[in-house]
Amino acid sequence: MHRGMPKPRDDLLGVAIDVSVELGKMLLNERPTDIQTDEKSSPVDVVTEMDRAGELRARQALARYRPDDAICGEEGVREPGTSGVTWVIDPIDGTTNYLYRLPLWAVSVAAVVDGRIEAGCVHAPAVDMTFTAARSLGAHLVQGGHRSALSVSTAGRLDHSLIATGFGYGSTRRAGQGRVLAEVLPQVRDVRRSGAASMDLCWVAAGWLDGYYERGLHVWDYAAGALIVSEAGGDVSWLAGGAIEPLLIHDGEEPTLIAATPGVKDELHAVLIAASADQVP
Ligand code: LIP
Repeated sequence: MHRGMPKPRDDLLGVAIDVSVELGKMLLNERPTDIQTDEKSSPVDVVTEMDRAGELRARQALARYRPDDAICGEEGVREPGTSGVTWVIDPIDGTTNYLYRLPLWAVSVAAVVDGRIEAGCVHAPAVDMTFTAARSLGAHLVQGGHRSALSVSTAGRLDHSLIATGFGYGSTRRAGQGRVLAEVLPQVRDVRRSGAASMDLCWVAAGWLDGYYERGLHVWDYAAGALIVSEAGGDVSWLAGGAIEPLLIHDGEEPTLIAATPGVKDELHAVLIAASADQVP
C-alpha cells in the first residue's frame, strides 16, 4: 500500500454503514427530475439511472475501504475477491417507490463470509432510518441522531398480528400472490405492503410488524435485513424449510422467505403452507 493511500478497514459494519450513507446522500441529493429508466423483467420492473449510479459508487467506495473483497450487486456489479468477504448490495431497494418519490426505499449492504452474514446495514435516508446489525452484537436503529436496540414484537397469535408481504413484477406471479393474500388476510390483524423487502425485514426486527413473507426475492433484497431480524430475536427461514444461511450468493429468485417474531412464526408458516404460497408460478 503506497503512503497516503487509504488503509483497508476491518470493521465490516462500519464499512457497511459508511457505504450505505454515502449512497443515500447521493440518491437523495442528486436525483434528476427527468430520471431515466430501463425495463428489466417486465414493463413495470424498472432500473433507474440512480440504481446503476449507486452501485458504481458502492464499488468505488469498497475499492477504497476493502480492495480485496468481492462484490455482488443487483445491477450487475460482480467483483471477484481474495479476502473471503463478499459485499451483497441493493443500491435502491424499493426502486418503484424511489421512482414515484415515495420515501420508502433503502440502500441495503451486507458483508458475507463463508455463507454467514457478518454485518448488515439498511439505510433509508428519506425517512431518517438506519438499521444495522453485526453478528452476535445485536441490531440497532439510528433515527433522529438517537441509537436504540431493536427487538421483535411479543405477538403470540396470528389473528392479532400485522403481517407484510410483497409482490413480483409479472402478472401471472401477481395473480398467484393475490390468491395467497386472499387466504392470509382473513387470518391476521392486517397486511402491509411497503415495496421494499429490506424495510419490511427491519420493521419486523423493530417490532413494528409481527411477520413478513415474500416469494421471489433476490439475495440483495434480504441479506442485510435477515441478519437484522435474527439479531433482534426474530426467526428467518425458507417456507419450504431450511435456514437462510449458509447464504447462497446468486442472481436467481428465491422461494418464499418468511420472517417473524417467534410467537407467530409457526402459525404464519402453517397458513402459508395451506395457501401453497411456494407453488405460486
Ligand atoms: C423490491 C423488493 C420488494 C418487492 C418488489 C421489489 P427492488 O426490490 O424489495 O419486496 O415486493 O417487487 O422486488 O426491485 O425495488 O430492488
